[in-house]
Amino acid sequence: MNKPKQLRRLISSGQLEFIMEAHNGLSAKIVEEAGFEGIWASGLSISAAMGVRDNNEASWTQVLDVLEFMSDATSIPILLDGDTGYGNFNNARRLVKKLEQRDIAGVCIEDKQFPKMNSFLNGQLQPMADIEEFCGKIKAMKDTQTDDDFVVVARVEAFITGRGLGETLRRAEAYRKAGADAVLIHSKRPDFMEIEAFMKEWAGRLPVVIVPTKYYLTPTVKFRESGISLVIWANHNLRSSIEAMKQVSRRIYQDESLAHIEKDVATLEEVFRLQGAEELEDAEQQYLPVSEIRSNEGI
Ligand code: SPV
Ligand code: MG
Repeated sequence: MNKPKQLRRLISSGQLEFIMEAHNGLSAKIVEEAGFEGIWASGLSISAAMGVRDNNEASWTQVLDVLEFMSDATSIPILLDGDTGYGNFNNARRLVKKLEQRDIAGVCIEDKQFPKMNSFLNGQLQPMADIEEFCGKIKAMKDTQTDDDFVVVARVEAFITGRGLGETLRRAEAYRKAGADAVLIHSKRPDFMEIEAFMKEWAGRLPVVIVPTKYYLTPTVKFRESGISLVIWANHNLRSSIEAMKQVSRRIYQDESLAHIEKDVATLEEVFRLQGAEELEDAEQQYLPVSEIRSNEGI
């Protein structure tokens, strides 16, 4: 099954499914090995890993380069957090073309304006996209994809910007009519109330995707009961690595020694395994002349 088909199956399985954030080839591989069936290529995490803000400071082609490594390193589908599509309908449809060339399974775009700002920063003040303009963008993206299974998720930021249930429903319905394959309803509340209210009114018109970063205490069973299709664990590989790197750097700086740290870090063998060193050794046996293999091994 190709990657777009795998992602389509995930969003329309009729069950609650989960995808996990990654921000480079290594973290993508770790997500796959953990057992996840899909990857969220998070804009927040990719930008943070590059050392820049989640305000479209990284160019879209720089994001594409990261995605290419993520896609090459894994066999599960990637859903890109495509921000606002990096411009108008024309930029967004070119994005789809380039994503398909890199075997990215789908993209989520949000109804804000370029350059975007992360939803958890001054959400109330963020200008939203005009509904008609955003619908045109969705249509252009759907018309551009060559694989019918490529997924376009329309993300509604009306709750984030304080506009309430009526506007959230109005926008979600417009995006459904424009051809979106799923809607992502975002909320920054510490509870599930807004999304739960939306789910009652929405009544399964299209699959619904959520990002429970702020309502992390909500039991997963509630998501299942209310009919959510896909949960995105959006930034936890980035955040765990920040914590781990801070601790290790601090400790080595203070100790001026590695003696106390070795047991807390991945072994070099694990790094080589994740990089696929073994495959190269096998390939060398197959493709290199014997004399070169012997000299590589120092014989
Ligand atoms: C991301 O992971 O970049 C997202 C989700 O867009 S959020 O940070 O919650 O906006
Ligand atoms: Mg984002």
